[in-house]
Amino acid sequence: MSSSLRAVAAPAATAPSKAARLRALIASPRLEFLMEAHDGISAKIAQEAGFPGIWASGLAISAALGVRDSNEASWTQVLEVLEFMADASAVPILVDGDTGYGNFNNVRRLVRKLCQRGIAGVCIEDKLFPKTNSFIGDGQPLADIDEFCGKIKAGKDSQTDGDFQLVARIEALISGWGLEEALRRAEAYHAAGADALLVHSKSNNAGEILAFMKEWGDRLPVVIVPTTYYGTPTDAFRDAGISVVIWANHNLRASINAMREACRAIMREESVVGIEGKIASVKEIFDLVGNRELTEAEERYLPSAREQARAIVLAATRGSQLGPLTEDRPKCMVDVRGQPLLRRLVATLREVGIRDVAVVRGYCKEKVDLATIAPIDNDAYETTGEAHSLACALDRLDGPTVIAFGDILFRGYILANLLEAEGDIVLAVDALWREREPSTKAATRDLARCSTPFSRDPLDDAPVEIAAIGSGIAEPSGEFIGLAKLTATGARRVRRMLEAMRADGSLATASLGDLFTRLAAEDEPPRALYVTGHWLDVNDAFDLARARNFL
Ligand code: SPV
Ligand code: MG
Repeated sequence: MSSSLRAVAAPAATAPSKAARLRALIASPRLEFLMEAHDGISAKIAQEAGFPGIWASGLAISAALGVRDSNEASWTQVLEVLEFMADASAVPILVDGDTGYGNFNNVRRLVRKLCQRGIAGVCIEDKLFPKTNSFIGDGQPLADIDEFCGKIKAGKDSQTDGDFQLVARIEALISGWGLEEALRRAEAYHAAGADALLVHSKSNNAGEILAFMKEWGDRLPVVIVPTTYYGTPTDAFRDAGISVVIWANHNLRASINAMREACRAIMREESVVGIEGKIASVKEIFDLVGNRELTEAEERYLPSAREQARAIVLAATRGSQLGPLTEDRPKCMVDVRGQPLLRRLVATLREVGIRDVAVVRGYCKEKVDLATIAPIDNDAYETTGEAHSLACALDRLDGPTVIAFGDILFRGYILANLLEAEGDIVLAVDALWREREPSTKAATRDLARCSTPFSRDPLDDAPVEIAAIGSGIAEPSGEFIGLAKLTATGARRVRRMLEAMRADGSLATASLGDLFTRLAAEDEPPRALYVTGHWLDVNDAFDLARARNFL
């Protein structure tokens, strides 16, 4: 085998597992810190603050679930919480396994399950099931030493990750048995195979812990929980050779105070104004739980999200052929069976998933006031045409876009097909234009001349290109219905063309047909998608009557 092939075949370096990192942390000669967390978000917050590991506290997990630290939450319920915590954070988790939820056999199963779910280690304590929190009462009964050693051995024999850590917790000081008993148990647990000892104390000073350390030395790493002797300077723990300090419940306690304060203020003031600036914003929540990653993933995996189009509706004109109906409103706001025409158009856009709809308004613009649209003003509507209106929305020509006249209605499938159609700029062209309306209307119609006529063969999907669009063009192949789709590239081309037309002075009076005709002269002409009826535009009272029937 050549040396280059050997290099390819070599196993890739992998990051150390969480268990390996917890093991290194416990073995480290430096004093390390674990921070309490009790759910996914507190785990994230602990990690964000820089803690190299997390203490999944039994007290805090129970309390967050609203129950007592007396094994009221079952071990599988705790496991469920742990799974969320492990998924939510990249740092290792040492879980408070209480007394192991039963005898040696329960510990075996617990350790196997913890390994499966990516938990780095477990701490089990030498008391009896159901456990009682160490700060409640005095003289809590201790487990038989040999029985507890059996649990330690069973746990170590069951781990499926070689680096998984089993910490044996000594409650002799808590129960009032004193230093001798604590040391006796430390020896036994060490011999049984524990990876570290947690020596717990409820004294308000570190005296008994420091005395233990003096006798114990560094035979096995020692973990402490200075909840009651928090006043001891941290350097005293460092100097005593302690391996890990656990801040065991401080996330939970901090959140209880914060929630109380917020609830009381909101209750009292019947308003959130007073506390809004003091609490995390919704955006912070999104950031913490990683919404940005989801957006990126949607772009990778979700075609509809990737192609989500916006719409620009051109609705600046009055529509004077509608006479008194448009005296106080533009024609897009004329009533069609109880709803403005524009509302019906927007509903069709929404039907195919287009929610971002901008409407360029001009005549009686204050009447174009639907809540579901973003209005854009063309205040020069009296002297300008459709291309100028579109240019008013230039900023929105960014990404996939649908352009629609504001006076049309069409069946949703036409737009759905248009969005699916190949091509960066595609216009819906009605092949049955001759049958549609009285010929007297020819002057107002945007006729289209295309590269090939409409084929009745349903299997014929050869691309059809637009050659020209306008009211008086020769040899039309169909009628542009006032609906076009642009891909991101198409939108860029249209933007560029609008800018060129502005520069050469042709923008102000140009129609949308003029714009597309100019684009048709470029290398890749816009394409036509032939449709056969199922749409209409509203120019006069006759059209309005048809619109009512269309619905
Ligand atoms: C926990 O955090 O649940 C502990 C530590 O076990 S203590 O509450 O101090 O017992
Ligand atoms: Mg506990």
